[in-house]
Amino acid sequence: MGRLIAISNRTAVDPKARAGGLAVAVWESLKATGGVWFGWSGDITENEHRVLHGHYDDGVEFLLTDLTQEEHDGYYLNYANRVIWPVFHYRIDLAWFNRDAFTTYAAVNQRFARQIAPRLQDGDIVWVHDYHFMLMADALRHAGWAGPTGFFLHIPFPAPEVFRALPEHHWIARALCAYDVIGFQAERDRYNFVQYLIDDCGAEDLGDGHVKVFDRTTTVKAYPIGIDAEGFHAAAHSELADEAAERIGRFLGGREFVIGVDRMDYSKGLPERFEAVGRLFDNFPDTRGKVSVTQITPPSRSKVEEYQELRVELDQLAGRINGDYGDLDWIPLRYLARSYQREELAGLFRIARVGLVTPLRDGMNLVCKEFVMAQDEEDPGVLILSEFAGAAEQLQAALIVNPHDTDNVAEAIHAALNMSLEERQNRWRRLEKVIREQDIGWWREQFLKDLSPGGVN
Ligand code: GDG
Repeated sequence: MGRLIAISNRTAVDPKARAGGLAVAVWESLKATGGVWFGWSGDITENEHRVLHGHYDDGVEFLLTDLTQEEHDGYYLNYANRVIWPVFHYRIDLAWFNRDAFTTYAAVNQRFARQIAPRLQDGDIVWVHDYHFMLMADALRHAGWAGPTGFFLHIPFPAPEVFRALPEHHWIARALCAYDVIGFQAERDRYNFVQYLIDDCGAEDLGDGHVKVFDRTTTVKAYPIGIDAEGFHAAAHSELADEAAERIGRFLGGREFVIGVDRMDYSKGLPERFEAVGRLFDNFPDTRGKVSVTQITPPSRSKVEEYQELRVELDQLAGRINGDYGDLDWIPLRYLARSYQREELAGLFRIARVGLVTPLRDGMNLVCKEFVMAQDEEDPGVLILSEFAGAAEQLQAALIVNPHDTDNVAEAIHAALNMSLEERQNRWRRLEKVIREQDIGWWREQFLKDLSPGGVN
C-alpha cells in the first residue's frame, strides 16, 4: 500500500483545523498510510533559504515552508486570490491581471516541487489540492517525479470563453494535463474543462472520463465533495448546539427562523440575498413581523479590500431593510459578521425553518449539505439552493433558484415557509439520502480509486 502525499496551500497542522470536512478526509488517509502533508507554514520570512520545517503528529509528517513577502504577494495574494479566484467565479471584472504575479505563482509551484520531489518514494501517491498549485504536476515531473499525481479543484472551472480571459490559459491547461487524474466538483466543471481542451488543444474525449491530449491520456472526472454527514448530524445534537438554539430561540419569540451562513466573499451572493429578503417583505405582507432572517458571515482575511467594500454594502442593505420594516419588537434581518463554533452553527441550522444558500457561483458549497444533516426528520426545514452551486447537481430535491432573480428567491422563501409537513419530509429524505451516501469518505475513495487502482487507504 502506497503512502499518500497531500499538497495544499494550507495544511491541518493545527489540530483545530482538523475539525471538519476536507481536512478530516485527507488527515484520515494520511494517518492510515503514514503519509506526508506539504504546504505553506502560514509564516512569511525574509530568509532566502526557505527550508522545510518538519513536524510529526500521529504518524503523519507535516513538511511546511515559509513564503517570502514577494512570494506571498505574487503567488498567494495576487495570482491565486486576485486573478484565479475571480476569473474561475466568473468575475473577470474583479481580476487584477498581472504578468509578474503569474511568474511568481509559477516560481512558487516550482520551488515547492523541487523541495518535495527528493522526498518522494516509489509507491507514493501524490494528491494536490486546489487552485494554488495547478502547475504542480508539471513542476514535479521536471523535478524527477514520475509516480501517480492527482489534482482536485475545489472551486468551479469556468466556461471556455471565461477561462480564455486568463492570459496564461494555455500554459495552465497544459500543466493541468500533466496530472494523471484531474478532479472537479461537478459535471458542469468537467464539461467546461474538456470542452476547452477540445477547442483549444486538439483533445479527444475518449469517454468514461478519459481524455487524450498533449500526447497522453488523462482521467478527467467530477468527484462531488461530501461532508462528514454522521458527524454533522451528531454535532446538531451536542450540548453547544442546544445552547445556541436556546439562545436564538429567546430572540425569535416564536417567529419563523431563516438562516444563511457564508464566508464573506463576493461569490456567495450576499447583496442579492439581502435584496431578496427585502422583496419577501414587500411582496408578501403576511411575512412581516412573522419571520426573522439571520445571516452569519465570518470575514475572510485574505481578501481584505473586497471584503471591506462588501461589508459596507451589506451594512447599508441590512440597515435599509430593518429601517423600512423593523418594529419595536422585531428585527427582520440580523447580520452577524463573526464566526461561531461548528456545533453552534449545527444547532442554529436544526431549528431553522429555511436554509438560504444562494451563491452566484460555488464549486460545491458544503453549508447546504450541513443544513440538511442538522434537520430533525420529524419536522425538517427547507433548503433553498442556487442553481449555480455545484451541489445543485446532487440536491435537486431542494428548492432550486436563480440567485439573481430576487423576486423568485422571495417566492421560494414564501413557498418554503408555507410548505406542508409531508412535502418537507419528502424533500428532506431525498436530500439526506444523497448526502449520507456520497459523504466525505465516499469522495476520497472515489478519487483515490482512480488515482491508484492498486489502493491507498
Ligand atoms: C471552498 C469552495 C467548496 C462557515 N462559517 C463558519 C464555519 N463555516 C464553515 C461551513 C462550511 C465551510 O466553512 C464553508 O464551506 P463552503 O463549501 O460553503 O465554502 P468555501 O469556504 O468557499 O469552500 C466551495 C469547498 O471549498 C470544499 O471543497 O464546497 O465551493 O468555495 O463547512 O460550515 N465554520 C465555523 N464557524 C463559522 O462561523 N466553525
